[in-house]
Amino acid sequence: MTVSATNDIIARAVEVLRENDQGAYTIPTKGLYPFQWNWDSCLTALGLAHYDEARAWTEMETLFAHQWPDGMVPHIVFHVWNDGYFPGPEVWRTGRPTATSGITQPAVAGFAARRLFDRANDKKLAAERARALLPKIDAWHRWFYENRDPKGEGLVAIIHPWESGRDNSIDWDEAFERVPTEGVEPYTRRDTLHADPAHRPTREQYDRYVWLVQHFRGLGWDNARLHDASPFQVVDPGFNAILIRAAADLADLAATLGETEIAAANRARAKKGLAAMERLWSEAHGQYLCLDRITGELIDSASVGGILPAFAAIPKPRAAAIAATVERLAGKARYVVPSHDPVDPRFDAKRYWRGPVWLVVNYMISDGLTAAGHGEVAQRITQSSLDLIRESGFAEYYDPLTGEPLGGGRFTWTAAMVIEFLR
Ligand code: 2M8
Repeated sequence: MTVSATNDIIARAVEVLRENDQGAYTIPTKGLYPFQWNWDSCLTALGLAHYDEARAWTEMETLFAHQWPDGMVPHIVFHVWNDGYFPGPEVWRTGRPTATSGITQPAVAGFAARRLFDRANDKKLAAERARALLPKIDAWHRWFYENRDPKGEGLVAIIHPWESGRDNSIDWDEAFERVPTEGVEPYTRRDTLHADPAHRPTREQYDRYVWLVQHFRGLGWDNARLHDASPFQVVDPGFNAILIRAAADLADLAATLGETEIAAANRARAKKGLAAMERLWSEAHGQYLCLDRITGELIDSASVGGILPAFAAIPKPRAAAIAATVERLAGKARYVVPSHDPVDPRFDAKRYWRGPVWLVVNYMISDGLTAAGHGEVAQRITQSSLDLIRESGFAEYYDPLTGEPLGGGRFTWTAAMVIEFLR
């Protein structure tokens, strides 16, 4: 790509970020998602840093200002009233001073903070802001292992598909059958007003999403009880790998800033988590799989959640096998990395997390594969991502077979990732 073409794409990406900037936080996209989302914000901070380092730190600080007393960082902060999204604060009823949801999302903050710090031009500002965030991110990591790994196995479970960030992945189908739909209060979806219903989760899935919210609400959002009381407890390899990478990165950042206790605690979490990940490896699939904690069995579903662990310092043979799996997928889909293996009859090229390509996931996989010495495969992922942007704009997700833009448009984290890919 010529320098002027690169600069042009970056300028267009910055425009998307500015459009969605609310001052102290950024919304994922207008209409569909009018609040602050947890992992969107942390990844968006990387894009913001490109033109305003102070603003990038503010993005994460705003999120952590709404951390719960027990350490959890909620997946949505409802800063302002807006009836364009369901389920809103009146459904969650978490009783927080500023309304938030009651579940969490992938813990990318530790990774993002370290990357912001490492790249900072203004090291004094970065040290000051990172130092203030460190104990908060550390408390969140502690919260995960205390509340979502009650037996101390080294792996945390999600108790709602929304926590994974991959809402309607095929990974959850079987375990989700266990979630009833009786007693779900009547509701009206809003997402289908903004995006094509054929590209979104089904009505039945929404009923189950809402049932779980009502169930947890009935337990007073007491995190000490929710894990064991949830009929849905899944150990997602991608989710765990992100937490492991974040713990390792937070440990490095803490060590640099002289916070030795935080460094040691996070180093230990990452080490234990990495060892435990072996339980999720499937030689037959050439990737990791989810584990249903209720049945104790691995879930036969080749999703991108099992490729994402390349983002953590997994053993070299595992990273090599994942690189080979991505190459195999590139033979089946024009654009990588599809969120599900196209050979699986359950694959759906346009339906949200059941097939489409997502640039945030591409970014993390390619970052990990580069670090593991698989630069060529990583480059292929970057190339697919940039081709999609050139051909289809800053969409929420893309059809891996045709490149068609899907879901919401002018999407913040997609724009932030493009800036990252072009750095
Ligand atoms: C999607 O999830 C939200 C629920 O959190 C939704 O569909 O209503 C997911 O893609 C999630 O990963 C993302 O953080 C969120 C905002 O972009 O949208």
